[in-house]
Amino acid sequence: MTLCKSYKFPVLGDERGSLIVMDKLSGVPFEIKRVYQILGTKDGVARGFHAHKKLHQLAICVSGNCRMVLDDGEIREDVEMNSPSTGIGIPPMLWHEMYDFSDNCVMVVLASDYYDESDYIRDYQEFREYCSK
Ligand code: T46
Repeated sequence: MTLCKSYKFPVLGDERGSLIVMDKLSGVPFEIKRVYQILGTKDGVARGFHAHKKLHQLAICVSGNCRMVLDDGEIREDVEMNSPSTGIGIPPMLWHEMYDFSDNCVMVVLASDYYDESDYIRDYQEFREYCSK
């Protein structure tokens, strides 16, 4: 079993260059209510360190590269993100940490709902307790 579910989006394009669509028709497994970008992450900084209770997300590194750790409370996986046409699914109750951001890294995240701090579990011990319920 792997925790990393990746979504491959078709690269459309012509002689002018490429175009990649991310919507339900092209494979996003939820209705998108919010899109945010993570960029300009300083050298040596790691982000994330939380899980969501209900939120579904799909993260795409549209420029540069970084790594993401996925953890379901039992298995821990470390994934390289380096393709604008490949998204990594972050379903509810999956602890995630992002690190090793390249200078030019831009991560786009599609989310199934609006920002809600009460949906975050930011304490790893609390996350483990939630998992065992
Ligand atoms: C996630 C990973 C992949 C908002 O006000 N609205 C928003 O929609 C978001 C996403 C964040 N914020 C505020 C909350 C914090 O004050 O922006 C600040 C930074 O958020 P956070 O520390 O949660 O950032 P990351 O990079 O650790 O995590 C983010 C998302 O928050 C999170 O949902 O799954 O990226």
